[in-house]
Amino acid sequence: ADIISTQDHTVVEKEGYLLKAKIADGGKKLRKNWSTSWIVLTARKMEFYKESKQPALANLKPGYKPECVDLCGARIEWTSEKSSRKNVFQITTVSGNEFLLQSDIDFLILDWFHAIKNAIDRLPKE
Ligand code: I3P
Repeated sequence: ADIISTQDHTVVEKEGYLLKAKIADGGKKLRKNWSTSWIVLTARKMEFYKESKQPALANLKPGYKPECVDLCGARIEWTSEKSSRKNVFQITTVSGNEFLLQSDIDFLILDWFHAIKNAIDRLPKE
């Protein structure tokens, strides 16, 4: 039987470390605070885990929930105005959450940009 379906929204498409700063929550501006985050991308969402040498362990403490970003209807765009850093793009969710993601490594940030953009483009806009 076909147990693993391409419709399975839990399949991890990409994961790794990036610098992350959440700059708005529900449309309300937040003070920018960059931190390293372990990011897991699936078809519909991204999860931001706290940095850890063993993310799988440290983040599995009872009660710990990663920050979850719904990609349905989200927007992604490069920005040079919102940070003095290079290679920064912004994700804006329907609910008005805004995240900046950054890496100094060009190919790495490009791979992430395209993976997230592809995921958004495949989803219904709602
Ligand atoms: C911010 C911090 C950020 C910086 C931000 C500063 O200061 O230095 O790293 O963003 O610049 O305001 P603080 O820690 O005192 O809040 P970038 O590194 O992305 O430039 P900004 O105000 O121009 O956004």
